Amino acid sequence: MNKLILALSAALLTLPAIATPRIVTSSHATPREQYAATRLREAVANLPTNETILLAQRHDALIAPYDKQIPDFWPNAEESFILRRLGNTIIVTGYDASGTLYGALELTNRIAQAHAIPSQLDYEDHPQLKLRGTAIGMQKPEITYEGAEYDYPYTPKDFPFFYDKAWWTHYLDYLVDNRYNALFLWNGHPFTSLLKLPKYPEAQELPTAQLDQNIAMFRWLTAEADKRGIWILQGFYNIHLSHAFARAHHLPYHLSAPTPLSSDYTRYCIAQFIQQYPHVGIFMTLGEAMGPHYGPQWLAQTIIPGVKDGLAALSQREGQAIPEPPIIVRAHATDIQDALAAAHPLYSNIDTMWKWNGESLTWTNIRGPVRSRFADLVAGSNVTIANIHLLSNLEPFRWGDPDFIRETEHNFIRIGIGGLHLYPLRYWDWPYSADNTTPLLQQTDRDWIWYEAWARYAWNPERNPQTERTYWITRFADRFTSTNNQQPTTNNQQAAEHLLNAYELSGICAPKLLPRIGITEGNREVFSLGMTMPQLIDAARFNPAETLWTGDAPAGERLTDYVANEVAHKPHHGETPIGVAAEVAASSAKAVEEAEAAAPGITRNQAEYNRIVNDTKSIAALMAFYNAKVQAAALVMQYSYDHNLTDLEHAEPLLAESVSHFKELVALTDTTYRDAAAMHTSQRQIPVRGGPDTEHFRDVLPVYEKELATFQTRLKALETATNPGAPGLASETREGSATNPSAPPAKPLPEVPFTLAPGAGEAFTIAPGQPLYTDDARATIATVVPELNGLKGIRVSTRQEIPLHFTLAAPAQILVGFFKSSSHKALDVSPATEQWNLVMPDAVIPSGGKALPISVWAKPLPAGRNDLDLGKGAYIVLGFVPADTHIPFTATNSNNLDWLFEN
Ligand code: ADA
Repeated sequence: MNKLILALSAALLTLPAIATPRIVTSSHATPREQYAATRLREAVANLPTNETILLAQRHDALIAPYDKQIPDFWPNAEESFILRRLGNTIIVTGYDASGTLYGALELTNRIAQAHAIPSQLDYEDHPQLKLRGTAIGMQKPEITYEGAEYDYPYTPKDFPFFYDKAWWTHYLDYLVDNRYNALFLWNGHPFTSLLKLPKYPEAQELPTAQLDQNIAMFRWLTAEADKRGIWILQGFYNIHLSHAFARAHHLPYHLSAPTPLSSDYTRYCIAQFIQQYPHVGIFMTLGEAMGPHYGPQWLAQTIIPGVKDGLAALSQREGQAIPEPPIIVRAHATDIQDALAAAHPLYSNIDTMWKWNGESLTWTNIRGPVRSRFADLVAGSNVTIANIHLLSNLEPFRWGDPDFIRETEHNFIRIGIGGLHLYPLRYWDWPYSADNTTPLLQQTDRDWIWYEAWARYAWNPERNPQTERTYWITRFADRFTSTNNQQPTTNNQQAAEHLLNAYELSGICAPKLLPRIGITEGNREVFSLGMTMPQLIDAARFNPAETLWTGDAPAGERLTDYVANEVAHKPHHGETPIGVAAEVAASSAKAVEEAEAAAPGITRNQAEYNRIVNDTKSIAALMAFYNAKVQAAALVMQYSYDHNLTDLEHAEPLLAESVSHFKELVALTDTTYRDAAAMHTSQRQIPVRGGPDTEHFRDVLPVYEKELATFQTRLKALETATNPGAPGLASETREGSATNPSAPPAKPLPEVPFTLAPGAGEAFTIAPGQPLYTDDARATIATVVPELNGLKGIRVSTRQEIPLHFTLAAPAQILVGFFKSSSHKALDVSPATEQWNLVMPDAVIPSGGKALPISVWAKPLPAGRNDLDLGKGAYIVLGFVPADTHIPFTATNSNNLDWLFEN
């Protein structure tokens, strides 16, 4: 036996070694090139050939002997690469380390497809978008940290994936394979999770051991990302403070106006961050907590000085001047043009970022004010990044229409946008999808087409649509039909085509329909959960003024325009809500047929295939719901013009039909989905307020059933009233008015006690006759809705400048009345940031007959110290109600149709 082994070993030793291609890197290869070489080595490990692959940047000595045969790159050809075969030598060279890496990965892919090194290689490629990044929320579905929005310390309990090196390795490989070169991490105040802040020891929020672990993880993560050409960027909101720091200094966690201390603290945090993590980028939201008008001051006097302090310390440490790294400033909720103007003399390397379609996906192009805003940003920044922000109209279903994405990114290039920032389809619950599976599905896997398509067209959107179709069919085939290298059958091929068709046909539905009937592109609305009749009928009433759809919508009508044109017998123009609803109902029904037709050819991933079919069915049920309900809404709206009861009678079966489609949707999602949208906070308002009992389709069904039952009762009452002698609503006639005959009297809302710090504002009891301002006794409240009458509010001056400071006994919603522009001498402010929700339109009528009604907006505030700084101008605080109070939409002007649907 031993002899045999010895003999075999001797034989093996004398055998010639099996040739595999040799990979040679530069003598001073960067970690990125070493990573590229590792990937290439894996790819050639089993190839029985003996080429030499030279892998280096273009001007490395390794490539020098081939200088004459290899073209040079043009200036600033970042990330470009060349692949060339010269006899038995393969050259993989990039303009820089990233280009070299991308060249290596391109070759790796080609080897994987051909199972050999291609015999011909003469290829160059380069990206179209400079920055191509994905986003991860270091944020959670609920507000869990002391009532403060967006603030979540980094801990293993909240973010297990952050501590999982194997998970990161897989994710980073996935990103680089798709040639993403940036990863944005979102958080309110990340500094105390990633830094020791010796100057402010009172700011430390995490136990030291936890902080040490975070710092080690972040260093490892950023180095691993860097190897793959991925730039990590850490985001923060302003002005958010360490909670421990805020408590120590008796400050709120979030400030709406700068103070010397908060400025010094933030400047210090940023300087420390730049010093500790010189290769990590920063991006920031100037506004939301801080008033938009403070953006310029805060950027110029706090953020940029912080960056410069950090760079100065770094330069000293390194013994050479460190160039200014790009900093990315979001255009969200701040006076961005003024901020850029203030920043430019101080700092040259500023990129900007803005939401492409708000917080939904609707258009492949942008128009109107959104377009001009982008044009301004492009003119005023190095790189302008389009933020594909929350996908509030697509959640929770699969979505991937490659053609839509290709066109979108093609438009980025035309507009001069240089970067893509891509949210996941389900942001707040990363890394999982909403599917109710064990184990939960990873979004990168479930939503592969989302990530692949955005990356593919960020690299190059100028591709032929026909060839692209073939490409995506192949990708579907890879995932659902490959059979161990056997030739695909016709069934396989057709299955892949059917699946692509299904994705495309269902993909256009929500993007097309939301703009015609939805309330906002923001995450206040979960479009997949449907809409109530009052919301469809009077969307503008529920629509925060700043996010009206009309800004960038292509020509077309909303329901109000549609009905107005119908009753006036005027022609319709552009898309109509009725037309689009019918179109998407048909398209989504066709998507189901396509998905089902794929069945015979599916040979892999059967469970995922079943889930795709279920998604197409769910989207079809949802679109059928909308199709019926939009028609019902149009008829009810018509009734408000002609008071013809037959309109309501025709609406009734349509409303009933919509409920039955919603029941189908519930049946399809009941066991298959965990919820509809990942954000569970009360920021969600449409169709119902967010909270633990309103997350799932099944939770909302009773709302629609009740709405139908109420409508049927009201209709019956109206019909009875038209029959002389029958009991019912005697005051109503067939041509009767649409006012509510039987609404129960409203009561004042519950209150949260507060104490107002002296210095600004004056507490008062809200009632008719009370002055609206501290400095103008003539302007008073004429009428106020009963819900507010008797509450304790705060009035300010007609030209208020300084913030209010107050302490709340419990978490609350602050109610603020914003004046609409009128001839009054007051200077008015408006609810400019998206944290405000419109809760009571026209709730207070000012005296004098000339002034316009005042609408009430709410926003959540934590218990304890708070401030309110809305900038220069007047407003009125109309009370503080407990955080979980349901505030009914009410208006002194009750000429609406809600009573037909609400008890
Ligand atoms: C809105 C949205 C938030 C967040 C924010 C932002 O306020 O509701 O969820 O996305 O915008 O930072 O853009």
